[in-house]
Parts: sequence; C-alpha cells; structure tokens
Amino acid sequence: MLIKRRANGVDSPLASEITPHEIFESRRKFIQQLAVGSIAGPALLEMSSREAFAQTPVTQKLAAQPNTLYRLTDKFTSYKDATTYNNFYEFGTDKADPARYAGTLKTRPWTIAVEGEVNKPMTLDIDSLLKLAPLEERIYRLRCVEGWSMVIPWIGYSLSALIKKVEPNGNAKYVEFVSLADRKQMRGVGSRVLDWPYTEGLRLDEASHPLTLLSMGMYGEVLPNQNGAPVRIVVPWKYGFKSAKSIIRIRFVREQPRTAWNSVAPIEYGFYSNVNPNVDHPRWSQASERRIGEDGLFTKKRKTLMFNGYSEVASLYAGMDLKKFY
Ligand SMILES: Nc1nc2c(c(=O)[nH]1)N[C@H]1C(S)=C(S)[C@@H](COP(=O)(O)O)O[C@H]1N2
Ligand SMILES: [Mo]
Repeated sequence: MLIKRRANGVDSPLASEITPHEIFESRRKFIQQLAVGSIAGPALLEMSSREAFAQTPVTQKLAAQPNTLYRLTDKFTSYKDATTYNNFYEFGTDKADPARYAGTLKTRPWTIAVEGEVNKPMTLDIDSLLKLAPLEERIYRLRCVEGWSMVIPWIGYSLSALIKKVEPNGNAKYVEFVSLADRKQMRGVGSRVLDWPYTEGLRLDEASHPLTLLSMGMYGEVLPNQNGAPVRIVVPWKYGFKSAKSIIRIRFVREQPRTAWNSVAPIEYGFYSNVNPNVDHPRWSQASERRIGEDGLFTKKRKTLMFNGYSEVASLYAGMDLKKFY
C-alpha cells in the first residue's frame, strides 16, 4: 500500500490510523451526513478504501469528539496555509522556515514535566498525556500580534484537566510554559533573536479557564512539527505568541514568570497580551486583521474583536486597566 510518512518523528502509525488531510473535510461532511442518517452503512466501506488508496503525503490521524460549545462557524484556514505560514523562531524567523526545517524535530519519545507549587508533581510522556482526558475538537481563531488571524480545528482538552491532576498548592499564582530548545534539532536556536528557551506564562485563573487548550493535534491529525508538535498551548483570547509550542515543562510558580517576548521588548509585548483592538502595538495597529487565505487585492480586513471575540473571559480582568496591563 502507498503510505508515505512525513519525516516528523512520529512512530510508524498503523495503516488504519492514517488519514490524508485532504480528505479531512469530506470525512467531516460524511460523518455529519451519517449522523443525520442520509448515508447508510455500505458507503463507509467505500470511504475507507478511498482513504487507503489516497496517494498524498499523510500524517497520523487523531480522533476527537467535536466540542459543540467551542466551534466558530467561520470557514477554516486551509491546512496548507496553517502549516506553511508559521511563527516558530526555533526554526527560523521567516514564515516559511518552520515548514521547511521542523522535520528535524524528534517528537517521540517526549516527556513533559509538571512541577513547582503543586502537591503532585509528575512527568508525563506524550502517550499518557493523550489519554489523560477525552480529546476534543475545538474551532478557535488565533490572532497574531502582527495583524493576521487563522481559524483552526484544534484537538486537545482543557489544560484545567491536567492542572486538577497535579493539585496546585496555595502558593501557585502563575503557570510558566517552557518550550524545547535543542540546537541539534532546531536550527534557529543558535540565533540570538530570543533568549532561549521560549517561555510563556499565564495567571493560574487564566490557565484554568476552560478555553485554555492543551493541544496535540489539528485538522484530525497529530500536530505537524511546525505547529508545535507534539504538544502546545492554545490561548485563543490572547495574541498568538502566548500559545507556546513544543512544550517540555509546565511550572506552577508564586511570581509572574519571565516570558520570552516580554524579555526582549517589554514595551511591545506585555505579560497579559489579551487581544485588544483599543491598545495598539507600537509598530502594528490592532484594530483590524487580515484573515490568512483572504488576500485578494480588494479583500477587506476584518475588525479585531475584544478578547478575539471570546468575551466570556472578560470577568478574569474585572477592575483591571487593560491599557496598563497590556
Ligand atoms: N516555542 C514557540 N512557540 C511559539 C512561537 C515561537 O516562535 N516559538 N511563536 C508564537 C507565535 S508569534 C504565533 S502567532 C503562534 C503561531 O502558531 P501557528 O504557527 O500554529 O499558527 O505560535 C506561537 N508559539
Ligand atoms: Mo504571533
């Protein structure tokens, strides 16, 4: 059988676990039709043989239940755009660099240490992490501070599921995320654009908010390396840089942690970095955004929404001056 593997370090998947991303959409429609009863059993067989003979590059499929609460109705960004227009400075600063160079990242074995101010520190390997809670598919918008956005069907579960397991103690006020920084696998880590490793942080209540996603997949598959395999954070109401990729450590701490972008340019990148159309970045207006894939000459930009449209998080910031705590 013609099954090509991407060089992404994922252990050989079973043939039955493989889905080409190109058919992700048709599979979704098909499953929806199945659910409403307009397609009967035999079509299923037809579908699987079509999948089996698809001669496109494939990655490893990852099953997840659609989360009905967190599903934007916006059209998805194409898989191609979402996997070839990336910020992942460990592999270079050009948008095309991560897709070009992240193949050298070895995503298995992979462990993530969860530690600090918790009663039950633990080190989990990626397989136990995948089994810790039911995997959900959530369609979130990700807004980069550079002025563009994407809509992506992520797979994962609320970070709060992991937080409950480790039992933060009374001293835990913030959560720090640390990405891998291995020069041997990541050609950009030699550069001095950032002080490696890439770190990010959230207040404990932000990290515990159900929207905060621990993500291991997208578009029905495990995460491509350039999107932060094998595990990353996705915080949809904050600028994209808060969503650290390829994380190896989650630490519960007393003080607001150092974060990578805040350290290099504190005036430009605040700790909070909530999407806010009323507070401009010194170099980029935050009032509107370009949706990746909608780049026609006359395509209108979209208005950027407060908290990227996730208004349910507003209560986390009650009484705070969001111009000061940008
Ligand atoms: N470790 C790490 N995480 C990172 C980055 C990075 O350079 N290194 N870039 C951030 C930025 S600026 C954005 S916009 C998002 C992009 O995520 P995506 O490529 O999956 O769309 O990842 C964030 N996470
Ligand atoms: Mo970004």
